Amino acid sequence: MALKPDQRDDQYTATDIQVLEGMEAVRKRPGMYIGSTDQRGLHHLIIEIVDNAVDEFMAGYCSSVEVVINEDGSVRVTDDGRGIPVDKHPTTGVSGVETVMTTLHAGGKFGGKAYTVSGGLHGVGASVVNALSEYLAVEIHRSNRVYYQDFSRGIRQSELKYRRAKQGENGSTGTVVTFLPDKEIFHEYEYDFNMLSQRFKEMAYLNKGLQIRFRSHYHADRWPNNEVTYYFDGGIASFVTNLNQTREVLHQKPIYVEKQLESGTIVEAALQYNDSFNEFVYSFANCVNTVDGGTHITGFRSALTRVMNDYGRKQNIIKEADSNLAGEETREGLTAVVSVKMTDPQFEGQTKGKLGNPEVRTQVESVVAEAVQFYLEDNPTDAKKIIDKCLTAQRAREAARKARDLIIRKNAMDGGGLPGKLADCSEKNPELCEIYLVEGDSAGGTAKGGRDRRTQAILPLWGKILNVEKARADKMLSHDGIRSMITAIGAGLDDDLDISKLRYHRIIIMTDADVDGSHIRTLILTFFFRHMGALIEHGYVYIAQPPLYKISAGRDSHYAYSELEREGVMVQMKNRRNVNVQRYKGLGEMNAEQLWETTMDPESRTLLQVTIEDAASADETFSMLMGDVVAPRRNFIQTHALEVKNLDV
Ligand code: TTJ
Repeated sequence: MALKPDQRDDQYTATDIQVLEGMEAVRKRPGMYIGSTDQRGLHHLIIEIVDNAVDEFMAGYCSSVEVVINEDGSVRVTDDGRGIPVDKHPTTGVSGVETVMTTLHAGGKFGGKAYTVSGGLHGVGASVVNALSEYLAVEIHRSNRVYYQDFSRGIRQSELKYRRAKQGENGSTGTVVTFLPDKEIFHEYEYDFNMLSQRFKEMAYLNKGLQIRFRSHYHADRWPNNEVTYYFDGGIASFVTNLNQTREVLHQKPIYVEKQLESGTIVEAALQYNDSFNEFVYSFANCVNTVDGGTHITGFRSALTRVMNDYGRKQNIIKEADSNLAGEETREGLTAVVSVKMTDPQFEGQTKGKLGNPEVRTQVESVVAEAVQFYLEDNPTDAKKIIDKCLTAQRAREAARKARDLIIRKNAMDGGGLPGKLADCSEKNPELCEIYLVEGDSAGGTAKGGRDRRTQAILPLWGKILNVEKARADKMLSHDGIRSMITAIGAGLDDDLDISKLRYHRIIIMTDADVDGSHIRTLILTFFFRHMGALIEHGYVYIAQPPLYKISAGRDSHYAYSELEREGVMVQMKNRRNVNVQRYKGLGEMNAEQLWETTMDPESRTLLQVTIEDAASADETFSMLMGDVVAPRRNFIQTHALEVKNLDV
């Protein structure tokens, strides 16, 4: 809709016209400013406003932020900072508040002078939130006054006015922004409490000492636990402790350092080793998760490699005959968070997930190297454990290299020999080929009988796949099931993964619809996630969807793939006599023909394509289920007992 000019009787100025144009531009192409107009975009508005309050915290003037989602979907964000300036802005001729709320990219930064560090990647500013809100009301508490102003779809509805602070408001300062996202803009109007909580939790970790309270009254029936408060004295050290919660740690407290450099840049790092073999290093620049790393991560890694080798040599833990530890050998079982805060972060790459500032590399390297070195020197017992773990990683890597060479050499000698259990397809063009990884020999037999042998290959995976989490790379490669999977797929693994050698463009995991089946699926997904990640990224991995029920009455029969579908079919058959419901527990309960028509026939089947998020969450579940720490596992099994039981009916 077109914007209505506001109702004031004073004259239009050049600024008014600029504001109108700016707000109109945002409303015409909201995606350009907030990415999308679905739930993500809706969340983005909240984050954008909260980022402004967090900036005030980072400047040192605010200690808590409160976020409330009201019953009608409006959002109120309150901080106890200095309050947005209310005096006239020199270039626009209107107040600081109005400038922030109506000028694109002004974003409370005031030309970069008010804040040395400011959060948010997008930094589109409050004005964008204003433009996309049915209404926005701002209230500033300062100088014993309460200033207030209202906007609608980005256009001011009044001048900035003020009243005297009431009893109790006296002396307090802060900013309150309340806005109602515009239903004309957002086609999805649902907040995800957990997702938002997660982000606020992360913000609280990254800003130690900041308290963030969050509650929601929106659809309170659907989100019964709708109130959280986050505050972490330990900052990212608490973050690391939390990430390692389900693991057995090598040393009690994370190694932690925080340092402000002369340039104003703050370097913060926390790291802790656990007894697993996995590396989890998260990095942030100005509270933005840099998923593709960048110069801060490079600096962090070189610090670790250098210090571990130096210390290990000095203490003769690494012997003269040993070769130096390679970088990745110092990161097995490492959980770490690296966070830098700086004036002018350069985000690079297609998704802006990589920090580019070159000076940051050496800055992070020297801060981290010093801190880790001191820690090792002060804690020789922990130091010994850590370096020994690195040395074990070194030996395992060597053994894995030999095992891998063996597989590859053996394949070459057998003329690319395929695993004995594989029933291959006749088609040779990988684009047309698919492989079913089937749990158990008996289901494998059924699948062989039911398949289209031209395009569908079957590989039965006998027994339980070993615990990838606890098995080193070398052991993993000596497991028959995994070896035959690698060989059949044909594309190698880890660093040697070569998609162009892939023998099937659809890799389909087909397991029973019971607890064991779901375990095996989790195991296989974890293996793919860790060692053949690119297959998932390219969308080559799928999960077959066998039916859960067969409902028959007389000669009529229907398959149902979910509870809901079963109920639907039952309703349809309400008036029939002798309705029989068969629950399929295993693939083996179907004959070859049934398996084909319900699960394998490309004309009628449903396949779930596995996303990297699915695989990552399988990996998480897996670590928890298989890890050594008992408490969270028991917890998981207890809270999921109901679902598990339902599956087993
Ligand atoms: C700017 O420099 C002078 C003192 O005040 C600084 C400022 O802008 N502080 C400030 C802004 N505190 N809080 C905000 C803010 C809070 C919310 C919830 C939303 C917005 C847009 C700004």
